[in-house]
Amino acid sequence: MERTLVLLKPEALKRGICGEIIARFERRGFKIVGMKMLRMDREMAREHYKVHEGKPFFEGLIEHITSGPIIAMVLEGPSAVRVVRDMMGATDPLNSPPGTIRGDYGLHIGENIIHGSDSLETAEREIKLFFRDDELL
Ligand code: DAT
Ligand code: MG
Repeated sequence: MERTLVLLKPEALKRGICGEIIARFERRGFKIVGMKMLRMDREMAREHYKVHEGKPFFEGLIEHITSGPIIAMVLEGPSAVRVVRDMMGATDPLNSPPGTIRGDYGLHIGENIIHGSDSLETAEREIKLFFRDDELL
């Protein structure tokens, strides 16, 4: 069993599509072991996205992810990291086929609806940033 971190980004809350997205993960069979709504501050956002520091889109990314509340979830299941990434689609929604979350809900790379950890090591680090041990049930 693996665990992975999923974030529903501010545009998902503004557009009211969180329930539909969460339902996809439930339907697939993932267990939700942690969930919270929060607004990231800039420090937390910079830590979460630190591998992208210095890239041209970094400041815009921090601006965007801190612009409103998000939903953070820890999903558990077999090969959770890869399967969630497959369900999300490509980073650019324009390259994400219909049937994926970004392919069904997005059109802009800067508003691509969802984040999912990209490896087991990343998942471990990201989960710790969002959840205390006693918040994972
Ligand atoms: P992913 O979220 O698919 O793991 P990533 O880790 O490469 O993609 O980038 C993190 C986020 O940064 C991504 O979800 C949206 C934003 N981003 C990435 N590349 C971008 C670009 N070329 N222009 C604008 N935003 C970008
Ligand atoms: Mg990434």
